[in-house]
Amino acid sequence: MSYQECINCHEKYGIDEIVYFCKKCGDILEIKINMEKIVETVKNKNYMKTTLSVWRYREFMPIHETTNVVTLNEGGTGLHRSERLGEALGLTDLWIKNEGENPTGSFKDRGMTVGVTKAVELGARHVICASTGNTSASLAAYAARAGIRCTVLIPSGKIAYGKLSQAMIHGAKVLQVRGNFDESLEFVLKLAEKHRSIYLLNSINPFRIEGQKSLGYEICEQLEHNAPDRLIVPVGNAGNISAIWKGFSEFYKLGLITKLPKMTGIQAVGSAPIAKAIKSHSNKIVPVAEPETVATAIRIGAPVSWKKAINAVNESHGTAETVTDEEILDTQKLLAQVEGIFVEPASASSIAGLKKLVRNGVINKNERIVCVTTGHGLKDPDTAVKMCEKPIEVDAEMSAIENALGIKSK
Ligand code: AN7
Repeated sequence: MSYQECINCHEKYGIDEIVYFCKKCGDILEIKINMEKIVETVKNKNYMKTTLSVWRYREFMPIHETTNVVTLNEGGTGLHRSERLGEALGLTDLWIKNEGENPTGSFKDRGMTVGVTKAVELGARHVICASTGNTSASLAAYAARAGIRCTVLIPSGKIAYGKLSQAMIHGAKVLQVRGNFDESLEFVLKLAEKHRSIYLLNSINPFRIEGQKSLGYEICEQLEHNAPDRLIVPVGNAGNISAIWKGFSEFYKLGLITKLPKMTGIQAVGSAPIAKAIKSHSNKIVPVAEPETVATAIRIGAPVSWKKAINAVNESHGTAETVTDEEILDTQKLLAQVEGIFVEPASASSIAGLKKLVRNGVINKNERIVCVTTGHGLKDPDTAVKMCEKPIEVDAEMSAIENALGIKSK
């Protein structure tokens, strides 16, 4: 049987128990999956016959066999060989796993398809989260798909418009809290404890992490059952880096890959408690009271899964780095223009971090590197438009158009 376990004192909880923090020590939980069952699944390889997606790994998920899944076809995103970007950065083996290709445009869908499936399995009729944008967009969509009520708390005025529009059109109750993400998260944690009928789907919920671990599985399969040398990912609340590491670790334990990648987390300078802890070899974070960055998705000062993230980096002999807003925006544009991949600023931070680590000699030019771009560029069109040359307005005349293009009229 699979079960939930405290990451600190290892107290165990049942797979159908609604519990967000360890009742003994207050730390966060993780799912321990039933490895014996998966060994059987892997042996007969039936799962390999289905297309690449989160639910290809149904047997790897802590969901009962008879449960109907709530899905919009998540996962199966492209792993793009990035020769032109690699060349620009002096690298020979660079890949981009583009999570903007998911149904609501971010990696959050991997977690929400499993999280909302679990919510329905548990009989929940009302789900809630705090969010910097993408989590709320994703939860709103999956709650609509499941036909259940959804409430999201977002920081007032600080989330990208695309994400806000998603939460609204899917019919979530949207509360804009006059405060930041960390404050919003505290409220939903308290609400879910106080009103037990409201089910919490922030990444503190370990079922979400289970869905997101499929990102690690997929990368291995797309590289023909090899792990990359290094995995680079933006870090906010630190659920994703923890999930991807869990995915790689489980594939390793199952003998499906023979090495593990160096997990490398990137944060924005103004919101970097985890990167700072790692860089100073501390195993504790100092929360940032007023986080700031243009990458609003990762504007988080008190990341909930910080311990899991530090473990992932340390166990894998990885590292962490910080990047400035200017570096993030420059890289966003570079990626869009040399690879045709449009990502939101938070996503570009993984590549901005890569650039910096190459420059500092931390990364070897022949490493096989996978950068995860976590969200689609259309989530935040305002930031993109601000950074580019304005369209040239011309009269509706051939000569004016030729003139603007600098070509002579014949
Ligand atoms: C594009 O939506 O936290 O380290 O509330 O939207 O797992 O938190 C978003 C996070 C990276 C960081 N890239 O992932 C939210 C939220 C994008 C994101 C992250 C987020 P975690």
